[in-house]
Amino acid sequence: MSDFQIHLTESPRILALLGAGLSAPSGLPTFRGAGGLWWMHDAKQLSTPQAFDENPGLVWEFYLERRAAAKEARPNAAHFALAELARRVPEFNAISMNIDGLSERAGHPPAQISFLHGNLFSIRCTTCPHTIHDEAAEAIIAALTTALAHSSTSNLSAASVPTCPACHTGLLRPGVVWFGEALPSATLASLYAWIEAAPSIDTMLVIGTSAEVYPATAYIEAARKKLARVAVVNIEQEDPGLLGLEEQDWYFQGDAGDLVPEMLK
Ligand code: BV8
Repeated sequence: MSDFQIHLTESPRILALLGAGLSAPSGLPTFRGAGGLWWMHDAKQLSTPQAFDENPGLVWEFYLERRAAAKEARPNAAHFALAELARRVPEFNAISMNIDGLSERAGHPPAQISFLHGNLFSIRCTTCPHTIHDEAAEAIIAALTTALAHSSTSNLSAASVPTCPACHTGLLRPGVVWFGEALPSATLASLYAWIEAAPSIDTMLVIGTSAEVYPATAYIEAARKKLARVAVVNIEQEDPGLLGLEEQDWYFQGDAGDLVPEMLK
């Protein structure tokens, strides 16, 4: 740990890839691995446009539960440590795959974190660019929750899912990126610009991810190409095949909530 801490103090440019394991200490289930999500359906099957087309009510039920859990949850010490690192190191940039809003609530400087997969707390139209946040979104969620509570079956029918107040045609959906959907191009472009803005990256932090989802996982390789030394934090036993760790890299096995504040102090 101390050789990593010394290396970090000598790292002007740091990139981090943040996965669901970062929020596990806050009590939010991950998709896979230790404490993985279990639902009556595989989470990956519900996080697709096809699932929404087939049964928008069931998909909304899945996201309503996750919104409620995320709202209840609190950022943990790892979220706060990463926000503190961002304030301390101007050239620290984070890429989050998480949609739970905990990094934002931990005060992570918005200019130093990108959210690749959207946000549980935004709602958007399936046919026009209209997006709804905050109080307006809460009103819609309240209506959806009521409809769900009164629905005869265990989930909403499409009829109960609200349509867009702007175009009056499209169903409203969670403002997240589903499997098979493109990531936000502006976010990808700004990340590319940051990565290419200098000849090297000194440290790549890989925190709480199974490194199975692309193109997010590709940022590890991009950092390695910029000569970064990689430091992985995961509660599971090391699986070097997955991450291709090399001699100069680190693998810290344990809970992100304990390890990350120690690593970044
Ligand atoms: C796209 C939002 C193209 C929704 C999510 C190669 C290139 C490009 C695409 C692909 C490719 N190969 C495959 C694809 C397709 C696909 C993909 O990656 N599939 C995977 C399953 C193989 N990718 C896509 O579809 C992406 N889109 O490529 O578009 C395109 C281009 C143009 C036009 C059209 C299309 C979109 C992917 C985004 C999917 N949406 N989230 C939602 O959340 O409901 S991804 C979802 O998985 C979550 O965001 C989650 O964060 C994310 C990734 O998982 P992890 O964060 O890694 O979480 P996981 O549970 O897997 O692992 C947690 C880890 O933490 C475990 O290792 C565990 O051991 C550890 N852990 C647990 N507790 C702790 C801990 N560690 C430390 N401490 C703890 N306490």
